Amino acid sequence: MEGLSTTLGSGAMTNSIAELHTMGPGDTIFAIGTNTTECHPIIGIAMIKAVKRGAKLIVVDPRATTLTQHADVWLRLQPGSDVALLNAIAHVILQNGWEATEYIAKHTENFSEFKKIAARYFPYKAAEITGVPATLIKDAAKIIGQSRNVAIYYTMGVTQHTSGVDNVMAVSNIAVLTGNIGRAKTGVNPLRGQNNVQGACDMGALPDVLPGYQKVQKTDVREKFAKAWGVEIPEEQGLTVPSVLDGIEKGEVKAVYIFGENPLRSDPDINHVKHCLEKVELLIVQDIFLTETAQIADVVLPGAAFAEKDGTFTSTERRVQRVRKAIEPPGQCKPDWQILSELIAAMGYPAAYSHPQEIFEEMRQLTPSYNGISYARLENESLQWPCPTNDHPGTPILHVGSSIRGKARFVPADFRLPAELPDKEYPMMLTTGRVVAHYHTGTMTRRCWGLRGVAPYEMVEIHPEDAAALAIEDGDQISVSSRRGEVLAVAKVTTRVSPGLVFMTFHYSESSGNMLTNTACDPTTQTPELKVCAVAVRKVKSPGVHLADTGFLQQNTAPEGVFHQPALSNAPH
Ligand SMILES: Nc1nc2c(c(=O)[nH]1)N[C@H]1C(S)=C(S)[C@@H](COP(=O)(O)OP(=O)(O)OC[C@H]3O[C@@H](n4cnc5c(=O)[nH]c(N)nc54)[C@H](O)[C@@H]3O)O[C@H]1N2
Ligand SMILES: Nc1nc2c(c(=O)[nH]1)N[C@H]1C(S)=C(S)[C@@H](COP(=O)(O)OP(=O)(O)OC[C@H]3O[C@@H](n4cnc5c(=O)[nH]c(N)nc54)[C@H](O)[C@@H]3O)O[C@H]1N2
Ligand SMILES: [Mo]
Repeated sequence: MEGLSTTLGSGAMTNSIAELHTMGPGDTIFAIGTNTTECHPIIGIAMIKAVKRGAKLIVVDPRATTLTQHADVWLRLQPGSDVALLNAIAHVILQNGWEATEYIAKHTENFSEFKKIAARYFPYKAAEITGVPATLIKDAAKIIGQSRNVAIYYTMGVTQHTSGVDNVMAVSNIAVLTGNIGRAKTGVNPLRGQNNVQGACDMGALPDVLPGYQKVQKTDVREKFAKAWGVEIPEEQGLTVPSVLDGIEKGEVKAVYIFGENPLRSDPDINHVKHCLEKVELLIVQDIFLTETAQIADVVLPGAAFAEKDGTFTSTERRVQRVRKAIEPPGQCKPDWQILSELIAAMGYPAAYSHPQEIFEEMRQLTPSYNGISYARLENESLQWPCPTNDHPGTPILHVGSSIRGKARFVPADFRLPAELPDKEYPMMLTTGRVVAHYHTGTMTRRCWGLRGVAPYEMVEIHPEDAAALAIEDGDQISVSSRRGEVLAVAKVTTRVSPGLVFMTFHYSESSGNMLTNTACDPTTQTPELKVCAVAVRKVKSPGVHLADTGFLQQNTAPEGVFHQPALSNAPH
C-alpha cells in the first residue's frame, strides 16, 4: 500500500488527536508500548475520558502504568514479544471470522501470505512466548474484532527493538485486517516525541530522503532539487546514527555536527559513544545549554530556544503551526536557522536568508505535501499535511477511500528473540523509558527546581520478590550493571514491574540507563534495542539514599536565570 507505507515512513499519525474526544461506546483504543499519560499527557487524559464515556481500552505493556489501571484488557507481555502477541490476536480474529472481508478484498494485497503466518500463532503458543494468558489474548481479539472503530496508538515500546519494524508492521496488519483505516476514530497512530520531530522528518532530517519523503535515490527527485538549489545532489544515502559511530571507529567519518541532541546521554552504551566522539577529528555541538556532549566538543555554537525565534512546528498529527518569537535570545545565541545559514554562506554558498519565512517559501515549492501551506495562511489557522494547494483545507485523516492511494499490503513477520537475554551472569532484564517529570537527558527539566523536586534522582523499579532475594529494601542504593557498564541508583520496590524485570530512565546523568543499554539495532531502521538488555542488580548500601550521593546537591546551584532552589529536606523518596 503506497499510502500506508508512506505514512509509516513518515512516522505520522494517520488520524487526528481530537477524534479521541468523540470516542465512546462501540469504539476501542488499542494502546501498545505507550505510557501515554506520562509521555503524552494531553492525549493520555483524552484516552481516559473516552474510556469513562464507554470506549474500551486494551493496553499492551510489560509494566503497570496509569493506562493499565483503566484498561478493559491489559496484556502484560514479556518485553520484546509483541510480534507473537499481535500475530495471535490476528489468529483469533481470523478463526472467528471477525476480519473485514470486504475491506480486505477491495483495499489490500498479500492477505493469503499473512493468513498462513497468523495460522501458526495459536493463543496457547503465544502465551508461552509472551507470558500473557491465552484467555486474555482471546478477550483482546474479541474486542478488536467486534468494535465498530479501533484506533491504535503506539510508541517506543514497539519501535525500540531489534524487531522494531516487524512490530510496527504487526501493529498495522491488525488495523488493515479489521479495516480500521481511513475513518474517524480508527487508524495507526504513532505518537511522536518532540514538538517538532514530525517537522524535522518532513524536512528530510533522515538519511534517505529530501523534504516530503522524496527519495534521494530517485533521479527525477535529485534533478528537481539540483535545479532549485544550483548544486549537485549526491545519489548516496546518508548515514544513520549507529553507522556514524561505526564510521568514526573505521576512520571514515572525520567530522560530526550535532544540534538539538545529547547523544552522550541518549544513545545506548555511553562508554562506546564517548570513545567515538572523543576520537572524531572535529566535533561541533549546537545546543541551548552546555551539555555533556557539548563539553567534549571542539566547537560549541550557542543556539536560541523555542521562545526566542520565529518558525513553524509540525505536531504529531501532521499539524503545521506558526511559532512566534516572544523574547530576545541571550548573549551570543542565535536561532538554529541563522547559524546554519551563516555557516553555508561562510562555505561559499550565496544563501542569505533574512527570515524563516523565506526558507519556508523555498521549501514548500519543493514539497508537494506542504505546497498549500504558507505563512499567510498560518496567521489565522493551523493546517494538517498533505495540503497540496492554496485552497486545500488540509487532511485530518489519511487514506480516506484508500483505493485511490494504492492498496494496503499485509507484511507478515515471525517472532524473533531480542538480541540480549538474561543469563547466569546478568540474570535480569532491563527496560528503559521515561517518567513524567523529566525530558530525556534532563538538560532542560533538571534545571527546573520544581521538577527536580518531584523526581530528584533515578529510581530503579524492581519487583518485591527480586528485591527480597537480593536483600534490597525500598530506597536502598543499588548497583545495576550490564556487559557495557555500571551505575548506582536508588531502588524503588514495586509491583509495577514483573519478577525478573527492572525499569530505569535515561534522565539522570549520574545514573544514566544508557551506561547499560545494548547497541543492537533493528536491521532496517537502525533503531537500537533500548527496551531490552540483560543486567545484574546488587545492593550497595542501606538505609536510604542521601541526596548528596546522587549529585543533586552539587548541581543544585541555580544556573543563571533560574530561581534559587529551596532546601529539599522533604524530597520524595
Ligand atoms: N515526560 C516526558 N514525556 C516525553 C518524553 C520524555 O522524555 N519525558 N519524551 C518524548 C519522546 S521523544 C518520545 S519518543 C515519547 C516516548 O513515549 P513512550 O514510548 O510512551 O515512553 P517510554 O517510557 O519510552 O516507553 C513506553 C512504554 O513501553 C513499555 N515497553 C517496554 N518494553 C516494551 C515491549 O517490549 N513491548 C511493549 N508493548 N511495551 C514495552 C514501557 O513499559 C513503557 O510504559 O515520549 C515523549 N514525551
Ligand atoms: N535508554 C534509552 N535511551 C533513549 C530512549 C529510551 O527510551 N531509552 N529514547 C530515545 C528517544 S525516542 C529519543 S527522541 C532520544 C532523545 O535524545 P536527545 O534528543 O539526545 O535528548 P534531549 O535531552 O532531548 O536532547 C535535546 C537537546 O537539544 C537541546 N535543545 C533544546 N531546544 C533546542 C533548540 O531550539 N536548538 C538547539 N540547537 N538545541 C536545543 C537541549 O538542551 C538538549 O541538549 O533519546 C533516545 N534514547
Ligand atoms: Mo523520541
